Amino acid sequence: MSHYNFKKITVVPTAKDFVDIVLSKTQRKTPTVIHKQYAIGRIRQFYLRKIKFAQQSFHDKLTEILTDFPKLDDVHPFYADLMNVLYDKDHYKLALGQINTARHLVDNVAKDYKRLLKYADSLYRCKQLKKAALGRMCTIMKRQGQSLSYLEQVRQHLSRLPSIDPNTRTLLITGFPNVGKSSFINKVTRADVEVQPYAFTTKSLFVGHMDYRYLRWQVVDTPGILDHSLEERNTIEMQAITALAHLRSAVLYIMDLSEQCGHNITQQVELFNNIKPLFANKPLIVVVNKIDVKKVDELTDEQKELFQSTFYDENIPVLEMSTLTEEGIAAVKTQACDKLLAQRVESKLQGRKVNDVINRLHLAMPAARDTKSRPPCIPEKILKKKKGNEVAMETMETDATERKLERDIEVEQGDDYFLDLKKNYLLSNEEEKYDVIPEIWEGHNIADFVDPDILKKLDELEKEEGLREEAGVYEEDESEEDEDTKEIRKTARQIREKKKLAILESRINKTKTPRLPRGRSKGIKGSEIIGGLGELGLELKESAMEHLTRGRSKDVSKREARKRKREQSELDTSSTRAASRARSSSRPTRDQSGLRDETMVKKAKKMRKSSQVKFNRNAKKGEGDRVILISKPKHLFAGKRGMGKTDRR
Ligand SMILES: Nc1nc2c(ncn2[C@@H]2O[C@H](COP(=O)(O)OP(=O)(O)OP(=O)(O)O)[C@@H](O)[C@H]2O)c(=O)[nH]1
Ligand SMILES: [Mg+2]
Repeated sequence: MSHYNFKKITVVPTAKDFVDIVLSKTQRKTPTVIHKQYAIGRIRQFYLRKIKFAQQSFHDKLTEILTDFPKLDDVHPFYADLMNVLYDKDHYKLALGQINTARHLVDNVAKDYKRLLKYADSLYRCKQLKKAALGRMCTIMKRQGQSLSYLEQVRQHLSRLPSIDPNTRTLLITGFPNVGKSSFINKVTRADVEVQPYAFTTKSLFVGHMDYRYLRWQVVDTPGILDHSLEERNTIEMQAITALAHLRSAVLYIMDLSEQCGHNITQQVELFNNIKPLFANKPLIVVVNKIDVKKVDELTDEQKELFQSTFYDENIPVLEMSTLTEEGIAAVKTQACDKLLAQRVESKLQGRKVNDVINRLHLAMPAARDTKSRPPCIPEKILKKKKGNEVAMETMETDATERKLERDIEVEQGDDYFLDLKKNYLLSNEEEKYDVIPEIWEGHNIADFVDPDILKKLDELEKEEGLREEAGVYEEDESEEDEDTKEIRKTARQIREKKKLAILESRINKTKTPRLPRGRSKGIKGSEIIGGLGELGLELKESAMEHLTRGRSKDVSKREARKRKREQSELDTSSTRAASRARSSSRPTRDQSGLRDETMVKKAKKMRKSSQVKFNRNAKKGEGDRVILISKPKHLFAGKRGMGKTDRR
């Protein structure tokens, strides 16, 4: 792919958009809440950040534009010239220069206001300074409107330029307008250039690609050129001239002998002579197109002479073709490519780099050791073997009928059949066919670890064991246990069984019965202890047990105090009792509290009711009721309404 791909340049916004983008970004990306009671340092910082952010955004965007657009000094001269022709070099440079200046100016404004902000002593002043700073930056940007819109146009045009690689193998098609240049590129590549029967159908460069000799070729179609001086050439023609001047390529000068293009042969030859300097050092082919209409042979003698003097005498090949009948197109293509390839190889051979490559290559050419000729031959042995093989191949068919298949044997023998794979083993010693194959496990022969006498030893052991059994060595002597142990064993068994049963039972009960948590055990009462001890013959007084019921002693005293109080109150008179009861009753209801008497209560009730009327009308509970039962879009129930639009509510 070409390195010159101008499609990736980012869009250049108009001045207004530019300002809008930056300001809204500043608004979005910086904090928005500030209060005047904040410390002045914080307020300054707040506005400083906004100025810095705006400046950085402007700076970044402008830098992006400056880096995205190609520098005329950096790109290939072909593109530099093409851009000069298309967009005017001075204008282009000026626009980029102005953008660069704008960037500096924005930076300076920001610097100045950052300094000023340090002396601002209130939120208001800070804000005014920020406003001024952003305003000035925006004004600077607004002044760049023209440059920006020009650069945007250039960007759009650049992105549509064909990506021509100036360094690759290229065929360049040139000639008068309407001679059939675009028809040719359409035939040899997959490009789809417009073909029309009038001049200047093609108004810019077009590129197509084709394959020849496993290489990728680039074919460039140019707009037609007229025969006049360089100064008179228009932008369209100048593109063709630029391509001719800068692309290292094979040139196909297309001619139209039928003169359908509107220019006679003499004019076409003259143009050729005029632009000849541009073909210097380039493989050149003159292609006569439209031979379906007129061929070179059909020229008049005068014209033939002209051809002779301009082309044949100069060793310039003249090929004939017709894009209509596709005659001669392939010949033109191959000859042009071959010529260019030969020239490129030649020029590379003259370069310095070639020596490095040649030094690395070595083509070995074996020298003959004597004069004896050694033609290629097949050794006799091989020939014999080949013959033998042929014979064998012939006899194979007869052998095949005699040979018995394993399946036939199986059918023959029925149940007695057993698959013997070993009988077909090809061994030098036939007897070894059925030998046991050693079993190897982790690199060891298992047989090495097997005791050959193991079976004999096992027999012996078994015999010995039999003898022991006979002798009654293993018979258990139960009589040895005495009566006691037997008894213990029995009870133990019983206990175990009972335990098991108990566990099972409790499990069943657990799942069946609802269980209440057992409270804290009350412990044993003092009286019980005394009673129990009395039975055992130890008389005790209750007072002696007080230390066992520690907490209770306090309780008793409290209870007694309470009792005393009650008794005291019972002693009071009946009137005082009534008063004390009134005091203990609940407070008056809220709607009566604070009101002097019955009439006042009534009045208050009335007032309350009348004040509620207004809310009832709006179906509200009271002034605190903000419930909106039917949700409507906000503009229908809140805020100012436009004129005459109330009927929607
Ligand atoms: N008879 C005949 N007509 C042809 C042949 N090749 C092209 N034409 C016609 O010539 C006319 C011009 O063809 P184009 O391919 O557009 O010519 P061009 O050189 O690209 O023209 P510009 O783009 O205007 O410079 C068209 O009407 C084609 O049909 C041919 O081999 N024989
Ligand atoms: Mg054309």
